[in-house]
Amino acid sequence: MTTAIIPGSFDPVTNGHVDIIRRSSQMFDQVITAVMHNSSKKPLFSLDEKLELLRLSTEGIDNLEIKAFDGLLAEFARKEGATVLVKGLRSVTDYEYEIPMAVMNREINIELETVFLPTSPQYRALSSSIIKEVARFDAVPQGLVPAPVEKALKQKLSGR
Ligand code: COD
Repeated sequence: MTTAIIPGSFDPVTNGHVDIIRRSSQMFDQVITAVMHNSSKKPLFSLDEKLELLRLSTEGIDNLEIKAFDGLLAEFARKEGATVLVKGLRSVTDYEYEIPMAVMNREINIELETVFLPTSPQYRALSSSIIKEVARFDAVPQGLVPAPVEKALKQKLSGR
């Protein structure tokens, strides 16, 4: 049985993330979406909010668990018995950001392989950061974030 982890900040989860989670759930026996800390980012949503939005956005994926971990990803994988990390690749910039992490994660945990999935074309330019940017102007285009995320962004950023 292969367990794969899809790690991220998920601040907030977008349809690009959900697409990667859904495709991974079809490739591996068990999938864990792990909300982790990225030391270079300041989050808009609390950990509990991120977990709840992920739960609401991935309903119906039966082999998925959603967890949070504050520590090293490679150690979390060991604790969970996971041997695969799945990352989404949108661009060369993602590749250059992800390769050193993939190498370092395998240095720490030799059983851990990183698998890259190319983003679906409609989500190539999509990121949590750009969504937060346009949400400040209440201008999130249709189809880029799950409905609960759209609602949460409105409440958080424009008090509606
Ligand atoms: N389409 C496809 N994939 C996408 C899209 C999209 N539109 N948007 C994002 N993704 C992918 C990203 O490429 C990434 O693989 C994943 O989804 C998560 O994205 P984010 O932006 O939510 O999360 P990041 O990149 O901030 O996550 C970084 C981690 C939290 C994974 C990293 O900082 C980490 O591992 N932290 C734990 C501490 C640790 O172990 N550090 C050492 C690492 S060597």
